[in-house]
Amino acid sequence: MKIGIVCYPTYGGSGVVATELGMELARRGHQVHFITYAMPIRLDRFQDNVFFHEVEIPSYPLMEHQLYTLALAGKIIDVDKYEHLDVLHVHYAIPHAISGYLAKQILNTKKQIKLVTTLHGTDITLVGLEPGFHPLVKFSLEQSDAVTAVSSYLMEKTKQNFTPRTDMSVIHNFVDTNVYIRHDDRCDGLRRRIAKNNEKILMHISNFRSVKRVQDTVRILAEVRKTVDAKLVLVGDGPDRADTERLCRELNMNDYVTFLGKQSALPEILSAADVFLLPSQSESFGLAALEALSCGVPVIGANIGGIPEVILHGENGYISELGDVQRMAKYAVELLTQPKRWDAFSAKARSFAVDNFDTNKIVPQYEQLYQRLL
Ligand code: GMT
Repeated sequence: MKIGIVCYPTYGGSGVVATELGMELARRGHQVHFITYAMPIRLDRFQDNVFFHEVEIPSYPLMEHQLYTLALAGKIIDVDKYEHLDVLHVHYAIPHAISGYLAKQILNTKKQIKLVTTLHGTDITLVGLEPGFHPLVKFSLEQSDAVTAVSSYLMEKTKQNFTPRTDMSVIHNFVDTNVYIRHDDRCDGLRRRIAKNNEKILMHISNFRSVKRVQDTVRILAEVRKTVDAKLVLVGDGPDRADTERLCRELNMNDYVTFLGKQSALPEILSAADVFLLPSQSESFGLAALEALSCGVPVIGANIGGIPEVILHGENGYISELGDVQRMAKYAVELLTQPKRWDAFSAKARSFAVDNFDTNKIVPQYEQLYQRLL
């Protein structure tokens, strides 16, 4: 099949899922055309059958705001004209599903391209609820040939707030468990550097947006340190980084927190972690949590969104109420001070990821969906 993939190329879960999906589809013999305004962050290695088409967004003094939606539609039309795509798979509804719909209408060829929209999170739970966007999202979901959501929670929200369409399906996020695997030898360097005295390592990876509540991770560390000699490694960057750094100084945690910034060697970095923290206030799925589990790292998160589909309370991690830093710290101490419990959680984390969310289990679901449409 010839598949066009539209996504945000930035440091965020929807772009990561779209890119990993495209790379895997290409490995399976499909021809994949990424149509985005910059090279997606995970498109960092050569892969046969993968092509990249950059959306250039024209500017003109008359127009103060950039015309991304239209430029994207124009690029889709251009790519389809020469490549004759079978499927256009857009990730994150706003504005990608609208651009896809527009392109499809304008193309209006005999062999119509099939439009698949995958919902990722705030396109449904936050941004899509804006009164100005709501009718557009609803319309584009109803006009897509197929709609998928990355968790049952997100599907439920989509039905509640946008459309009663009954043929939408849940296709969970996935992880390459051969890549995301614990390599104790490879992480030795990081562990030695950060935890010179064999301290325990708490870790968090995100784009530091306010929904992630990154500052909670520092508060959790401060609590944990009352009992356990622990350090916190923060990976990523974004709007809340400066406030998080300030909080570290306020709580005298400076010496115990390492900001690594944006990184790509995530399996190696995750291999150094003892516990992964994801205290987000909104998370349709929590891809970072899944990547940690696959590396055998137990995860502590909040009871929100799709988190209970990823963290099994008391088995591969713990779930507590949103913002309950004390409780999260208590759970972390439990795992850090009871090696047998940690071993059992770590083993379950790994097997849960392998058994339920491995690439080979999930990607065929997308292939079957495309085939059904064609
Ligand atoms: O919805 C967003 O905030 C954007 C999106 C992203 O690009 O980071 O994140 C969502 O998609 C991820 C991949 O499917 C999920 O793992 C995240 O849980 C989800 N984020 C939220 O729901 C806040």
